[in-house]
Amino acid sequence: MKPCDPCTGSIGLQPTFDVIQMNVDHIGIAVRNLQEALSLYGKILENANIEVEEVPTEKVRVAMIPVGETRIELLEPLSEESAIAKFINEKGEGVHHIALAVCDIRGSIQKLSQQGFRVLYPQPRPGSHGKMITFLHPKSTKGVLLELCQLQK
Ligand code: CMX
Repeated sequence: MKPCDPCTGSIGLQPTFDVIQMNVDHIGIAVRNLQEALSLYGKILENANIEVEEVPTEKVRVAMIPVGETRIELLEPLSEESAIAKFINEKGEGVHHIALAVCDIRGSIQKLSQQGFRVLYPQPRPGSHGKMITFLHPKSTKGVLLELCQLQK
């Protein structure tokens, strides 16, 4: 398969991926209270350049904390209808998803759908930091919710 343009994920990696090769963009952690979680994680990840953003399409407020070549994303629900609120109500706070940066999200969706994965957004949606996102249902990925994300083009 022909390699795509280098991924322009915000963590600065320059891989020569084909459409389905990926790197870990971030790990999402569901929290009840973002400020409280930020002051806690700030003790572990000192002097991190943290960006906070609301993502209305997902009904969440997120904080991205750089950690080496990847990031931790703290997610606070903005409404009881948020997937994060449901997750916390059922399981408590904790690791919610792993996000993989892809070069061509539509190509990845097509390929993974054909392979039988349950793609939650057949059309990618806007996520944080101007990225287009979709998810693979945890029942098709051994119990882990996987996000696919790509910088908007
Ligand atoms: N990780 C692992 N398993 C999960 C899960 C998660 N994050 N969320 C739900 N599940 C499991 C449940 O425990 C349940 O398993 P059991 O049946 O064994 O109890 C099963 O998935 C439920 O599946 P469901 O009934 O199909 O779906 P839910 O209503 O529970 O919703 C999901 C789950 C993944 C489909 C939904 O959360 C979703 O659409 N997520 C994508 C969007 C999202 O998560 N947005 C928030 C983050 C946004 C961002 O990063 O910006």
